[in-house]
Amino acid sequence: MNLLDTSKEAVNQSRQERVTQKIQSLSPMEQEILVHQYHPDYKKEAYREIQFGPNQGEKTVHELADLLEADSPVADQNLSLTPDYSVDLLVIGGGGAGATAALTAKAMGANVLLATKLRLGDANTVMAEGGIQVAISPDDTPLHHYLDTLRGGHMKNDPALLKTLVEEGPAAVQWLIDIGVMFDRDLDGHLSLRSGGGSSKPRLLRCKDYTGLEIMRVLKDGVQNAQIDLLEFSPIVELLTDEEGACTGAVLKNIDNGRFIVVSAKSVILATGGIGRLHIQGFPTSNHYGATADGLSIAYRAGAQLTLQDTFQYHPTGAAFPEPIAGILVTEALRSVGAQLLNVKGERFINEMQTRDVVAASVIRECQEGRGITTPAGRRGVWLDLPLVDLIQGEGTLKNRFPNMVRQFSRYQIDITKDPVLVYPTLHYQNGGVKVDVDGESTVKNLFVAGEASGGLHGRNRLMGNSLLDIIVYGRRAGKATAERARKTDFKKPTLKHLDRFHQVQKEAGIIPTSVSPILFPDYVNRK
Ligand code: MEZ
Repeated sequence: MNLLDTSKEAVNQSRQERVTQKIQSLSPMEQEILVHQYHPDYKKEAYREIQFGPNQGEKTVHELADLLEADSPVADQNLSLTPDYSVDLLVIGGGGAGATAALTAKAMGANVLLATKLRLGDANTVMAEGGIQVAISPDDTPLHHYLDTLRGGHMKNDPALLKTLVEEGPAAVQWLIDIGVMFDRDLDGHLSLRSGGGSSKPRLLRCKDYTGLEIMRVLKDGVQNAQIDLLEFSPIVELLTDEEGACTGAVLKNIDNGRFIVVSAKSVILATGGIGRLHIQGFPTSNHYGATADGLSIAYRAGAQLTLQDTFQYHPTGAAFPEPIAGILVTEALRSVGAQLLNVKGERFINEMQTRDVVAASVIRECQEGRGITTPAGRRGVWLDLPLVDLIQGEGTLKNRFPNMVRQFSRYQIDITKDPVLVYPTLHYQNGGVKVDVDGESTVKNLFVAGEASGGLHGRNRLMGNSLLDIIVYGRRAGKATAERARKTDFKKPTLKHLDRFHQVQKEAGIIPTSVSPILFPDYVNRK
């Protein structure tokens, strides 16, 4: 037997004796030390200062800084700005935040156009597995939810954004139920809740391990039934602004024929999602193919301030093996029902239900200090003991409650009811983003941002299930605010004046741009 098989066998052999094993949580001080030593957010050489613009002098990772300072794809196009469309609201992004905002604004009578890079529903929302976090059980309160999230975010969360999230969470989830989302229920018909890392109460509603997919199924039906105008395969490449710098629309690009599309709008909502496909610091990602930080660079060029742009979430359990699914999510919900993490010697090394940054840092530590397992392709990982779930919760739990996980591995002849799987942190979420107020408006007037592209709510580390709640609460708020604004606002002339300002500060910083952003798709051809 090779080392990998020997190590796996040791995990299989010790399973029974670990059923009742408890492992102490680290103290807050121990957590801070671990995170500072091993979490990728603290790797100095991965960061540099942003050289100009609203966040000049602040740090972010090289991959994002390069995009923020890159030129616009329309800078030298001599583009006619005669609008192809004029609408009250242009929503950019076909994931959960965009669909929710479009549905809300349309229901309030706004004339809405929804544009998306790929197809409606192609987004990180459908990749969310374990649940949506909301304080609805009788012994829970929005205050508990607030405090857990604040602790998880290292007290860096925007208090107003967080207060709104937890207070409006129950109504947002009721709206999802009303429009048709089928959350799992107990045998007596009550909504069933489970726990997430860093939460003091069971607070996660779920649809087996397909929660985001189920939510998106219903939102997508809603957009189609409401007959919201839809432009698919038409990503945003630039914003439009007026003389005062307020947003007046956007330039899209038709992917099929390469033509630009000019949209005049009273407001724009950017719901462009995350950043995973930049593969920051070489990490694999759990993210959707289109997650290339488009909204951040576009908003930044228009003068919008970013916040917490230096912090990212590396989900502790991305698949490390087999190679074709490296980086794909192995849901945290498995740990909440008993799955344990073990190193090459078959030893546990962390309480698996601590916050994600702490657990991810502990996995990296094990691998860096030679206690990881190397896969045939040379990746490193630790074991996630999944058969333990059936042993603790009863046979059939994995098959009945985690069908997605069972299928994901069975495609590669791995039976998770019998064997542990190898996992390693995967780039999962951008904790920060474009700074917004409680209606989702950025520091650029009439430019709203909803969902993962916005920043502040989650502090320096997001808790499980808070992103699904975020997209619904803030999708609804942005949809409502923009529909109301449309009633009081006239169309303003679309210009590219902000690019003149951008080029001016770029020049003053001594930068000659050699690339353009957004990149729209990951560059797998040239990537090392
Ligand atoms: O919120 C998330 O990121 C989530 C639900 C992930 C998971 O592990 O399932």
